Formats: sequence, structure tokens, C-alpha cells
Amino acid sequence: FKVTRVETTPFEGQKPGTSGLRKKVKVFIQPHYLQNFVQATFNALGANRVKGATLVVSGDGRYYSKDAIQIITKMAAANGVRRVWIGQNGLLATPAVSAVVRERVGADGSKATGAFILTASHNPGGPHEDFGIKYNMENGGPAPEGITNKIYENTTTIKEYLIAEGLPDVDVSTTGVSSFEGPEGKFDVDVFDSTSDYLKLMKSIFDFPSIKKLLSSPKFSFCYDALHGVAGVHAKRIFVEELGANESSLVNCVPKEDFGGGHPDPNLTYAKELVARMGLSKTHSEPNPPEFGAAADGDGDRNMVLGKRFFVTPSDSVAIIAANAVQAIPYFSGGLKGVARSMPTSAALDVVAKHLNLKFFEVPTGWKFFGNLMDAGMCSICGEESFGTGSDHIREKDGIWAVLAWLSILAYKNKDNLGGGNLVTVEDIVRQHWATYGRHYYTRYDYENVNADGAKELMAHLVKLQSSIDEVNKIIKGIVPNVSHVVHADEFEYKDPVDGSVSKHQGIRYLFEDGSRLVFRLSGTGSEGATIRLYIEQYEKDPSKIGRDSQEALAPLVEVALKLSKMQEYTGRSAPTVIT
Ligand code: VG1
Ligand code: CO
Repeated sequence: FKVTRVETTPFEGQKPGTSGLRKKVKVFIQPHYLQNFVQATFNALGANRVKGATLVVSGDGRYYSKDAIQIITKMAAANGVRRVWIGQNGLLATPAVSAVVRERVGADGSKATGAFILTASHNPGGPHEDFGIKYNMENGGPAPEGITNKIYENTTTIKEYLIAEGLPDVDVSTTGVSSFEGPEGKFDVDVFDSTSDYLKLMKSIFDFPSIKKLLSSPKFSFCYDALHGVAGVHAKRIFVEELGANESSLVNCVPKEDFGGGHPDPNLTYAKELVARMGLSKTHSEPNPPEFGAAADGDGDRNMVLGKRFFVTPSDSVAIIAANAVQAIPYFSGGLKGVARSMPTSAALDVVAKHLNLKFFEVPTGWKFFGNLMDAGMCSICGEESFGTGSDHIREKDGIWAVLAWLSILAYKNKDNLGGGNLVTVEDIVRQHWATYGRHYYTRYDYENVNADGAKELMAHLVKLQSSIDEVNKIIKGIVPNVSHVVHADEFEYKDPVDGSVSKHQGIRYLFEDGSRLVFRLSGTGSEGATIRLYIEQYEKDPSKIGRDSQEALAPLVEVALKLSKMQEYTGRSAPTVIT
């Protein structure tokens, strides 16, 4: 092949958000749009990270992925990349990409130096929905802000991009290496099995035989819903072929370009089928739900964990995994280096960290901030309230890992029970955890696709209010007299303890004397309008009060949050789009 230079002009708005660039497909398919972003990325990385590089290119299989893979491959070749690695059919879950970057060794002994992940994660897919792309570094984690800012800068001044001419389209459906000759020498395209490397890593972390024993016990039953995302590919291999789960326990595990028309976000609103199967639907009664259920998002980095008729909040999930990891998961048997959560995530993990005397970190929303801590050996387990849980085995959150972690805890707690005795259930484990550590009632209200100006005004209003805590408390007393009072209010700011970088404006916080919190953020992953997220949390230590319905327990604080922020006034919405 030869290298062609194509003239181009900048597109507005190619700024990577919380997790890469996400836009409507109709935006992405404009001539040069994807190309500009990819070239801007190569330019931001610089020649020493591009020439001779080995790049993974794959994603969640959503609409436009197949075309994007061909375009990126040709641009990589033209920019002097040495090898492109592609998961079979272009499918790799985000955590699997991270694992491949860190673990896979090519037939010629090569190791990956970075990755383009093609996903818009939990956003819907299809010709009228979303596409996305992000770059991950040689540690397998998302590019830091230093790089993403540079990419954005480059997109505003770009004049040309490089693409290989005469390089045929790659057949991504069959595994194997194809070699080509370009002006700078050899260029290889390696299509490989999507699950092998990830599976190998999972086997080195968890005790597969003990999980297999649990799954085969007649007392236990299991269900996994991939919402037609890429996790289905890995789930079939791992849960069915390796761990012996019944094929019928997999729901929506065949990836589809449009996720079957659904919203591939594993929560109680969008994972409808799983929610019904688990006996949690308000309209459908399920006579005998499975003991354990889980769902993933489009790119397989998120997880929702459910017990029989029981929802585990993601904030509790990470705390429970951290509390049990050393006993239940071989990878952690030497102890935890530390734990971390994102700022809006509940403080359930903080309490565990304190009890177990672990290093603890609170970082801004988005996985990239955990990576530095992990690279520095300061953090083993981390999580976000947005159904993201993971560990330092990779540098992304990991939906299947979280399920294996829960299965490990269940296997451990039931190791003497599977023959005789009652099963220790998901609900038992959570209630026991609350009894030991107290309970963090938690809910999140999302106002999706609201008017962007209104959202900005609401945030500005909340920041302005923070200048007088007395005034805030007066307003709150006028709304609900018997809630605790605000002792501190600010915009969250994070100084990375490893590289010293500072991230400002990471969410507006109102902190109450009794440990309750209200947090307001604007989403950085949406593709249209603005999305306001409101996070509400209340800590309850009294064992006689930990069994309440969470929406009921939080009702007074919710009222305070909505009125204090003038939510309806600024957004015109009387109710959120999604409550989790
Ligand atoms: C959301 C979540 C955040 C998560 C991010 C990426 O971001 O709140 O916790 O890390 O999505 O997840 P935002 O800015 O919209 O609140 V994923 O599965 O979309 O890569
Ligand atoms: Co995701």
C-alpha cells in the first residue's frame, strides 16, 4: 500500500468526555469526521508512540463499528503503526481490551502499546443512535486528561490525515495474521479470539472450580443478561463453557448492532427482562426467580447484581466485594493495597476501609482517575455508583469480573452449605454487611437530555447558594424541618496524589452533619442536550433502622434536593428520566 494525505477541516465539538468521544452515528458518518479524530489522536500521542506501535482496535459491535475498524486500520498503517490487533468480528468488551493490552503476546512476541475502543457504552446503538471512540494507553487504561486535551486541541486545527491506499479491507470474521508491505516496511493485521486472553486472566484471579461447584449445586440458580452487548460473547465462554452454567441462564447474549432496540444500561429501568426474571418487576410476578442475576452494559464494563427479589446498589456492591475479597478471591489473598471510589459513590466503601485499616481514595467520576493509583500500587479494588466495579487486574471497570467476584463470595460463604443446610443468599450477605457496617441509603436521579442552558443555570444557582451555608440551612428548614443540617458545601476538586494534576469542578456537594450528602453533576457521556445527575445518600448506623425501603427512607432528602436546586423550574421536568 501507499500513503495518501487527505486534506480536511476541523469539526466542532470533538472533545472527549468522561469516557471518549460519543456522538450520534449521523455525526460520526460525516466524511472525515472519524478520520479527523483518529489523526488528532495519533498526533497527540506523537511519533514515538505511533511509529512501530501495536494497536488493539475493537469494541462493543454497535452500528458503524465495522466501517470504523477498516478506517482506523488503514489510518494506522499510513501513520507507521506496525501491527493492528482485532478481536474476532471486531468484538472485545472494554475490560477485555484492557486485558489484551496488558496480557496478550503476539505470535512474534509483540505486546500492545495502546488501543482504540469503539463504543458508546450504555448509550443506545443503531443508525439513529450513538457511536463512540476512545483511546487507551499502554497500561490498558483510558488516556489521561493531558492526552485527551491535546487530542481535542488537535481536532480544532487539523488540516490533513494519512490513510493507506491499496490496503484491502480486513476480514475480521476469521482469526489469523495478514501481512502487508507499506512504504515504512511491514504492517500486520492480527485477528484473534476475543475471549482467550481475558479468560486466562480471570482464571488466574478466581477459583474457578469452587465457582463451578456453586453453579452446579441444585440449591443455586443463575441468570446473566448482556442486553445484546458484547459481554454476551465472553459470558457464553466463561459462564457456560468454563463454569458449567446452563445455556438457558443467558439472556440477550447475542451481540446486536442496535442492542435489539434497547438501552444497554444495566439498571432497574433498562434491564427489564432480567428484572422480571429476578422477581423485581412491579407488573409481572415471577414464581421462582433465580438466586443470582446480573446484567452488563453495551461494552461490558458495567454490572448490575441482583439476588432473588433483591437489588444490590453498586455502592454497596464494591464495599461488600472489598470486605470479602481477601477470604473469597485468591488474587487478593495477600491483602488489599487500598480501595477507592468516585466522589458521588456512597461512603459504604469508606466504612469498610476504616474497619479494615485500608488506604482509601475519593476520585472524580470516570475510571481514568483510578488507573494512576493502581499503577502506583496504592489501590486494589474500586468502584462507582454507576454500576462500575473493578480491580487492579486491568485499568477499566469490569462487569464480568464483578459477577465472578460475587459468585466467589457466594461460593465462599456456602462452602460448607452446598451439601446440607440453607444457602447463604445475596440478600443475606448484603443484610449481614449492613448489620456490621451500617447502611448507606442511596439513590440517583437522572434528568436526561434536558436543555443545556437550563442545566448550566441550575448548576450556577447551586454554586452561588454555597457562598452562605446559613442561607442554605434556612431554605432547607423551610422545605423539611427535620433533616440534618448542611455543614459544608463545595465543588469537588481532586489533586492526583501520584502525578499532582488537579481536576476542578467535579460536582457540587452539600454535606450534612449526619453524613448525608447531596451531589449534583452534569454528565460527560451524553450525546445530546445535557444530563443532570442528582445523587442522594443517607447513612444509618442504627440496626433497627437499616431495613427500610430506600426511596421511602430518602424521601425527605429528595424533596430538599429538588427544591433547593429548583429542579423543575430550571429543567421543566417534574420527574427524572431514570431513578437508580
Ligand atoms: C457516566 C458515569 C460514570 C462512568 C462513565 C463511563 O459518566 O456516571 O461513573 O465512569 O459514565 O461509563 P457521566 O459523566 O455521564 O456521569 V461507561 O460504562 O459509559 O464507559
Ligand atoms: Co460501559
